[in-house]
Amino acid sequence: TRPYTIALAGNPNAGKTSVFNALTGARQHVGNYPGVTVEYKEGSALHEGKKVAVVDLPGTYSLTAYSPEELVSRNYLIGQRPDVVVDVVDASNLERNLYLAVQLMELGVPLVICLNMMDVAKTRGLRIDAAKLSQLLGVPVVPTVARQNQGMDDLLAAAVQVAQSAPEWRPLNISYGSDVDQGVAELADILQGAQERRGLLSARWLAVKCLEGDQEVMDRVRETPELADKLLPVCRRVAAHIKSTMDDDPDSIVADYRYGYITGITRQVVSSEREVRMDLS
Ligand code: BGO
Repeated sequence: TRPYTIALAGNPNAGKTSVFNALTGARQHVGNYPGVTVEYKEGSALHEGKKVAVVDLPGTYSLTAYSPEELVSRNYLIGQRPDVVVDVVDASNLERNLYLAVQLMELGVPLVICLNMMDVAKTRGLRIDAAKLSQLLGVPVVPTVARQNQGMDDLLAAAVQVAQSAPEWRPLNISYGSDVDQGVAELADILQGAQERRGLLSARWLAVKCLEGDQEVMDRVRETPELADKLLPVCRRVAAHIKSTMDDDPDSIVADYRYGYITGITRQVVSSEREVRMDLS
């Protein structure tokens, strides 16, 4: 049987390289994604005597089609379907780092969150309830200090456990407000009809990407003229409607709602010891 594959994702400087090195040690080499100049590292970890492949994706803040790194990460996930994605998150900067996590969840990949830099968070007086975060996101969360090799066994075990359960991709659906939601539903209906063309991606995910004006997804749509003829006029009408009623572009509204969703979670998960002390003095 082929080994499980773990893909490592994360914002730049969250500690992805440190996690990769801690998991794979000397068992690593550098490769290139087909057709692009973005490099990636691949290695193997050992879990209970069995090899597990680990792929280090480029560091990204987002999964849009705006930069080669983001596109490479996204296409790797969609095309290669790793068994599990480990998102390395900087715990001392949780809100910002969860933006990528939410996008991974919206894509639907089987996910484990590596809550790294727990030492830094602690030094800054931040207390993070990892169990609560896990419960609210519905995703395993493993606290780590990658530079000191702390939590790496737990992280690998959590990732292998998810991989073993061979989960289906289950996209997270969050609301972007009634105007956008309605437009997304209308576009998703059209895309639903073109099921065989979209492979395993959800119609809703593609609909959101169309509204966001995602170049790569739009190019794919144009490859099927019958679909493009139906979809693009609706997409333009919906985008124009949103812009006129909300005075903002669909992609920034979507981003705002993602942050709203994240803030709702971090508020319940992060507390500052400093603030508490100040209250008492
Ligand atoms: C330098 N805790 C702490 N405190 N630091 C960590 C942790 C952790 O859990 N994990 C990683 N780091 P990368 P990306 C550095 O390189 O893995 C540190 O971009 C330095 N370098 O050691 O590279 C890690 O791959 C000089 O720090 O992240 C690295 O995701 C002085 O966070 C940095 C101090 O980790 C980024 C640190 C010359």
